[in-house]
Amino acid sequence: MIRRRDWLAATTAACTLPTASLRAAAPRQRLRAAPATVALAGQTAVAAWAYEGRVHGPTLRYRRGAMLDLELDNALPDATTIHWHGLRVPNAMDGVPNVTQPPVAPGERFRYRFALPDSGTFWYHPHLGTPEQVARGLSGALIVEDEEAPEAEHDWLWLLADWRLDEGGGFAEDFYDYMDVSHAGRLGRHVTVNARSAPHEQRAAPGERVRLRLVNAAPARIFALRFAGAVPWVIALDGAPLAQAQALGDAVLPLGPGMRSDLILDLPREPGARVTVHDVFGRGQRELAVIAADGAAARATAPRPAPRAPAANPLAEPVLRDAQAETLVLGGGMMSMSGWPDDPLPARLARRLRRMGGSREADPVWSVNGRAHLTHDPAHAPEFEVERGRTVRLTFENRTAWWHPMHVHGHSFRELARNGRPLPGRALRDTMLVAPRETVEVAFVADNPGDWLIHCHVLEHHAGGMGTRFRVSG
Ligand SMILES: [Cu+2]
Repeated sequence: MIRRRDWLAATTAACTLPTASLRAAAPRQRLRAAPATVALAGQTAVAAWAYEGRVHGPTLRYRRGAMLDLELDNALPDATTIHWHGLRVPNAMDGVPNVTQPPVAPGERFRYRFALPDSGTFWYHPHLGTPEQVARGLSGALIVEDEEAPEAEHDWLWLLADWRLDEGGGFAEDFYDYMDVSHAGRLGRHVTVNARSAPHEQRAAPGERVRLRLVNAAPARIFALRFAGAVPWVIALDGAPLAQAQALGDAVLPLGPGMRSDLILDLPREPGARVTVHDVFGRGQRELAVIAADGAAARATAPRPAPRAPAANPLAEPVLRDAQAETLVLGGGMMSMSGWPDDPLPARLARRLRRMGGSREADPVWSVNGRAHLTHDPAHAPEFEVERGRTVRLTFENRTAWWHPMHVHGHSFRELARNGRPLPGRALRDTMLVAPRETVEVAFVADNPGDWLIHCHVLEHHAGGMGTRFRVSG
């Protein structure tokens, strides 16, 4: 077991040690993935898979520029890997089995070691057997602190997730269920904030300013958040600071699987007032959280000035003239006649029979440019190749009846346009929520060499084929 102070010592030492002395030394952190009995979603004893015995796993905190040096110790009954979602890591550290590293077999270890160039709110999770491993509890947040944090009295982290528990309080074992794979993914009735049943309750003093880091760690659930009773500002999306804080007002904040948002909330100045956070995605109306403003009335009577967004990260800006244009057509799924992968019926039947025998595989029902990407198949040829340093102008054309949070590995991109209409904020993101029948354009500088994935972060959609690869040469 790793004690809390070991973690703290490890993370604060990270930026003072010279790199050369690290080579021979043992990894500074261990992260053990193992079965564990945990309290989750109102149940006291759920047989989960957990990092360091906890769901969610420990929050890893670093300073910008520090080295992450961590050994994954696999005590699970299955092979696994870790993907560092949103971090611009060297290709060999990206955690994609058979593409960037071999799977880490039960009883084996793998050392992840890389520098952290960007500050922001990130997260980590397995990239092997992902629909099952994440749904059993394997995920955690990773925070790289800002050099100059925006002024706030509190820094809170909320990991949003949902779980499919059966009558006995264990996980329903229907991972890769055909209905889930071909529709909206695996949705669970038990919605949690930091692994506890919603609505989550937290308190602070009247008039205080809270920095709120939101991570959607759910396998498939899309949240659309509405804040009432506070003045909310968005300061970062997917870990990347906005050019300036943006007042959210009554607008809804979308948060698809894998996506993050950092907000500043100014709490009401009257004691006893409450701030509510609702999820209003689709026809839903679920209370996710309540923040109570408790204590003496705030001394200040005027609203606080707009917060500052954190300083920008050192990313290359896309150069749009002379960009390499690529289009990814998303196809397949239920209620769509086009884009089903070209998969002969006997193969499909054989796969379904294997699945009934307990195989952990999904049916190929989704495609990118007509091809299904299954189990990270190393033989899957890259969809496109780009010379290192060149800008890629990437269009996602969603011809399906479903939402897809499309995630690009190893790079962050700028949002350009939605259905042909320019997006003025040009936010930086690593995951883009694409609505049914929508077309979205983004651009990024392909400056990280290697083979990288682009895939839907509805985990069952990716398992069912919605993904592809691209290659940055040089
Ligand atoms: Cu999808």
